[in-house]
Amino acid sequence: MQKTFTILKPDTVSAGKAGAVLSEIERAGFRICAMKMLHLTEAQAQGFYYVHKERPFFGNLVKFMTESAIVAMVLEADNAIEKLRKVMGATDPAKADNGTIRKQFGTNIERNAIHGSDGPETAAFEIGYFFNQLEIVR
Ligand code: FUP
Repeated sequence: MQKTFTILKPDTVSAGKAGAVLSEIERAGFRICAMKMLHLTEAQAQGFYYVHKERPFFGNLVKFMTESAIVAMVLEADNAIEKLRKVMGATDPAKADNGTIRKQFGTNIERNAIHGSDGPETAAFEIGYFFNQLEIVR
């Protein structure tokens, strides 16, 4: 079993689609190990996305991620990291496969409904950024 980290982004939560996206995640076979809702500050969003700090879209990404509440979760499954990336679909919803979360719920490459860790090291960093050991249910 492997753990990964996901965020239901502000576009998903504000549209009242958190439940619908969560349903897709559960239907795909993930176990929810931890979950919290929060409204990120600018500093918290910058810290989470620090790997992208030199990218031209960084400012807009931080603005979007702080505009309203998010839901952060730790998920578990066999091959969870790769599996979630498949269920999410491509970064740009227009290029995402039919049936993926980003195809169904995303608007554009920036407002793309969901975040998922892209590798074991990022998953470890991202889980630790949002949750302590006591908050992760075994
Ligand atoms: P992903 O791992 O699929 O979320 O994509 P990236 O790590 O490449 O990008 C992280 C986030 O930056 C994306 F979810 C949305 C945003 N982004 C843009 O706004 N514009 C871009 O051109 C690329 C990414």
